[in-house]
Amino acid sequence: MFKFGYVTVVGKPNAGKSTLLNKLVGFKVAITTPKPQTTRFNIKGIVTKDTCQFVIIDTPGIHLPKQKLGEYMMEGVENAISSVDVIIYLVDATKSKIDSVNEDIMKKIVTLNKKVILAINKIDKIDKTKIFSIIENYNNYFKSLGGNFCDIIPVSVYKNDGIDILVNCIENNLPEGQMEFAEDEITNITEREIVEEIIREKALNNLDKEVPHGIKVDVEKFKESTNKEGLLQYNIDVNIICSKNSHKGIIIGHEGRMLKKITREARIDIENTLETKVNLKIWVKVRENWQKNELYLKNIKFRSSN
Ligand SMILES: Nc1nc2c(ncn2[C@@H]2O[C@H](COP(=O)(O)OP(=O)(O)OP(=O)(O)O)[C@@H](O)[C@H]2O)c(=O)[nH]1
Ligand SMILES: [Mg+2]
Repeated sequence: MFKFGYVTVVGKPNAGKSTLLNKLVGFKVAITTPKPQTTRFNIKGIVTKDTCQFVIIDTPGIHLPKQKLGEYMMEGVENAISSVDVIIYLVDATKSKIDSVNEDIMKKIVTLNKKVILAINKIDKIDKTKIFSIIENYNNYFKSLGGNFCDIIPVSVYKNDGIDILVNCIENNLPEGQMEFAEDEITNITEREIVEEIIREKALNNLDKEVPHGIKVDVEKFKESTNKEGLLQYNIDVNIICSKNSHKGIIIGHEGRMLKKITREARIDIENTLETKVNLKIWVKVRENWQKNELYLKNIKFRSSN
């Protein structure tokens, strides 16, 4: 009996949701950084095994939104959890106490009557004897709300620890169904979006929090050509849009060093991910109110509801 279904990963920012998606898909479809609120819209990955296929949806980390962008991100999470077969609720083992955001997440998912797998991530970073009490805390709280986790699995996405068990649990909880996607299909994110997201990842990694959280990245030109060695090359022109002049200076850096570093790191990663030579040029532009730009926000909303 073949199984097919939809699975969503939810949790607080920085729990490791995108890292898990990439691990399950076996390809970098989502960017990951040590900074919370890295993911901005839902990203789908497709996992195909001999006996099942599932679409796994990575969502922005659940937080209290302060502006429209955040509100749309949270609407996307609502969409992603309301229409799936299985929810993976991912928590960070290094934060052993249940805080109010995690309480709110559990209050929300208990009302949905879905199958919920609790996955406790980053166990490589804690003393193994602590795992039992974390399980007990979450289990007791969810039970007090009238919920029941169908499985509880400690994992380390980094160390590939517990991932096989997690995949088996997902499969067990999927409904019977036919394969809906070709075996080589792995994501709904386009090459352009992968480029934009990888540049945002390098900006998040190299700059202090406030600056990269206030940027968006737009690919202006994406053209194929053949280079001197006769190999395929992508020529990509990109704008980093920020909201303040002072931020522009920080992104470019002294003698252009920061922008050069971001460009170099992004180019290497894009070349590895898309398996093509890349000629990457990045410009930095100031557009004061871009975060209120309806078109951009609509795009985030659109991306998150599809
Ligand atoms: N030690 C350890 N770190 C991990 C593990 N999995 C993920 N991380 C790290 O945790 C950080 C956050 O990972 P992400 O995958 O970006 O987290 P996220 O939940 O997608 O975060 P948002 O997109 O902000 O909601 C990154 O620095 C990861 O490298 C793990 O198993 N062990
Ligand atoms: Mg993420």
